[in-house]
Amino acid sequence: PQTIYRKDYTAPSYLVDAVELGFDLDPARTVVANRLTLRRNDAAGTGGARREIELYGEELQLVAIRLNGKALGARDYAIDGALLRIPCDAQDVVLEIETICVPETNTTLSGLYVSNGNFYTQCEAEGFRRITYFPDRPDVMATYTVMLRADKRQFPVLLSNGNLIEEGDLPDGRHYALWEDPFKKPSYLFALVAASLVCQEETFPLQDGRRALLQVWVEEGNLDKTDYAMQSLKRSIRWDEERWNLELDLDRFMIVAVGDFNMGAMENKGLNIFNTKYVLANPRVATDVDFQGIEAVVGHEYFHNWTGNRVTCRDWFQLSLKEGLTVFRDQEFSADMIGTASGRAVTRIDQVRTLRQAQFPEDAGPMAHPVRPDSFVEINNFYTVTVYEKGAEVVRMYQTLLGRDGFRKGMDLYFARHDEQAVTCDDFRAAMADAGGRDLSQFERWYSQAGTPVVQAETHYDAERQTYTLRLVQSCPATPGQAGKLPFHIPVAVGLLGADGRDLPLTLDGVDLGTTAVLELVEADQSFVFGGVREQPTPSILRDFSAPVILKYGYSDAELVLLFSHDSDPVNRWEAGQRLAMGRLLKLAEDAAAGRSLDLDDVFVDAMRKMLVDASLDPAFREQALLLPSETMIADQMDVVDPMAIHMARQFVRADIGARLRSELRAQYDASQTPGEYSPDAESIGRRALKNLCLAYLCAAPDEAAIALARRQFDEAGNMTDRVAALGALVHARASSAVADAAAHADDALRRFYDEFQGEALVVDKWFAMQASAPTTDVAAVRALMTHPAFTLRNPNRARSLVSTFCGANPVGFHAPDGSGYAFWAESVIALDALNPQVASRLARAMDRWRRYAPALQKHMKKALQQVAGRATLSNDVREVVGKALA
Ligand code: HT7
Ligand code: ZN
Repeated sequence: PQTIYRKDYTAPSYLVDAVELGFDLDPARTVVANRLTLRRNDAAGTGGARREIELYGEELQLVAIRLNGKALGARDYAIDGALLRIPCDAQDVVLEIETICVPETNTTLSGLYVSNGNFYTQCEAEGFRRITYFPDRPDVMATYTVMLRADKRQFPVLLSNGNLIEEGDLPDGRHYALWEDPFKKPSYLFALVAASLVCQEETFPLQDGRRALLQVWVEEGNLDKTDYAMQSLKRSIRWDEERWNLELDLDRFMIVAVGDFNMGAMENKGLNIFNTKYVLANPRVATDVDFQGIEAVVGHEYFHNWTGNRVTCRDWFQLSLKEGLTVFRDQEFSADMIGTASGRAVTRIDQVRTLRQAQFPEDAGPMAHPVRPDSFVEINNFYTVTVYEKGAEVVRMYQTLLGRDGFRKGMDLYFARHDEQAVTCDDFRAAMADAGGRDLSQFERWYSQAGTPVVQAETHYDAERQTYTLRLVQSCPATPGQAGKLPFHIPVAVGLLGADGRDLPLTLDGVDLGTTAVLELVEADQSFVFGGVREQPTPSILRDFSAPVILKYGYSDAELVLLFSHDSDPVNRWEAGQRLAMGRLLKLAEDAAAGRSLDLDDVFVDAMRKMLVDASLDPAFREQALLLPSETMIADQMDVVDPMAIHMARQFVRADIGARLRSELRAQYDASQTPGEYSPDAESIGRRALKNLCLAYLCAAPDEAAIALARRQFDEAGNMTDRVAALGALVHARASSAVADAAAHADDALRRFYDEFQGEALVVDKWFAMQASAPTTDVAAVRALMTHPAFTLRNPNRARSLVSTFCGANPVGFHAPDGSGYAFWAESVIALDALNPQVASRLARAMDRWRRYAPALQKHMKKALQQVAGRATLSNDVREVVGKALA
């Protein structure tokens, strides 16, 4: 496969001003008539070669091409793979192209496809070329007029981007709808839906006095699950107006939910298409996490209307320009919706957890790439946690460096300069630098250098001079293709705690800095000397996780306990608990691997007890503080990963806490009930989270009482959050020898759960995922589940719920010493790749870090990777991932 390099970017030879599309929709044979008004782009050189119009097309049957009214013959153009080239030097061109595609056999879910009998499109990143020949690249922006024609009975609803201009009946039971999008957009934002759907709708007043029609479209039978998406959309519109002065620019905004979808959702202009998972919710079927996900994703897609759609990317290497910025915006939205400082902190802790769980490992593996990659084989492989979540951290650092007002000025300048343009990450950085009057040239390295920087801190207190020196030394490990790294521009937010746990006032170079100072680390080795420090302090470094780095500092247990009990920065307070836990988990994993007996000290258990019973703290924060680092995070700290030892260590700590804090956990469980009607507000979500964590701990060391408690909660739950938590507790306790019939209780609950919810696809996904992630589930059990009538590899949500969950979230089952998990992975990647390369290549990444495992496991893993890589017919998507893993 061909590698594409950022340095090779050239401007398009022709620009498109207007696109007129006509669709005769038929699942077996859809005819697309495409009329393009093109203009020669004199700014683009041809390097001495003849000028050509370059169009991309895949899986299309070409029927006819006309250039300025003249039919072209096969000798008038050349087709080379996906590229169609037409020699042409005219200033203005009208190009008409007719093609045929077959939506019903399109299992890739890219381009035009059929899901449950309805038509949907997905064009990002390069799906538009599966619909018609087009200069399918984001820097070609045009206005679109779209005529849809289809059978009226089968497809009563015909939607596309922008405004509905006209609709009516046609002969033979067909009908039509004409849509016009007044804004210039790249082809990846095109969408159509032709379907039998129903909608919840309302008009919503905008800041400028207009009213917009808002619609949420779903399949019949799901209208009782659209309220939360609609509320989230209205909150998103209002928030964008209030926080950024950004208005909805259309009179109509539609969300459509579809059950077969590769990712979470898609921000097509005015016609967002969503995975049902991020639309459908009511208390019976959706958990608190589902509700939060819906709010975040509805917000995310809506916010793209400005960050991505009005201002888009010049090329796909700039993907983080829209994705990092829009994730940052949706994170801020979610935090603002909670409103309280403590609620904000909990959302921030969640973000840090995601980074550590997924982005840091990516940065340390074979697919490591900069936030703005230099090359790719398949762009779909670069919709990554690095581009999204690390990209959002990079945006957050601008705000930390410039302050909230300075950052807002930078955003205003960015829109003022680049509205309706396709631009680069450098353009965004320039807007920030110019608005803030700052030199941000070194900051560029956050875009160009891969890998997670390590900041090593050392401190020295001089009691006589009352100075406290903080020395910060930064480094960054080598990543594929990048051996040496230059220093980053890192904002490091710091506070100092006195012995009583209170913040000490900070003075640096005679300047009073309050109680949290944002230090700017720009050198490889830099020291900061605080003056007027009257006692030996405990440092709280990297407050609010001010940069996506690994902080190393030799904290003592006593210092960590002080921070865990008192740090005024809730993120670092949580962090202290994670450090306390991680130290123990690593030691216990070593003990488990060596067959030594396991033991947990009182210091740690007491710290956990104090946190659990501290009623002055929000339940949501306590839940986060009591949650142990995940097995993946523990693995990330080990030179040679031993999944079984990690699991034993973590299970031991959970069980020991469960046993030693039994009465406190039970009391807190009772105190955290949320009587009355279910509500997904932050306070109630926090209470349920803490209650269900207590239940999980109690069932980690199960006695009859704990299992009875879980059974009762399962039976009486008034919402899916409590029901699924109880089910999880029972399923994870199934192997317990301390309780008679533990397995029978789990099986009974699983059976009843399926019986009750078998008609709800998203709940059935939970049912599969729950079993796939249980440590007692081995490959044989997964294979048995694959024969269940409800299982199919063709639906991405279902495939992920069982196969990807087993390979990515069940380390014990997946890393079975006989290599059976890896063999299953290889089989599944190959089977999925034939259907849907995007889903297959995400699954392929489960093997990314294979070189970190013990040699015996590595041997099996390598064999499985080679088995996949050796296939003659493999998508570019999967080939790139396994190729990089083996390189
Ligand atoms: N911009 C979208 C990314 C995307 C996508 C969505 C659905 C299916 C395939 C896709 N490829 C890329 C989603 C987002 O970030 O908002
Ligand atoms: Zn996005």
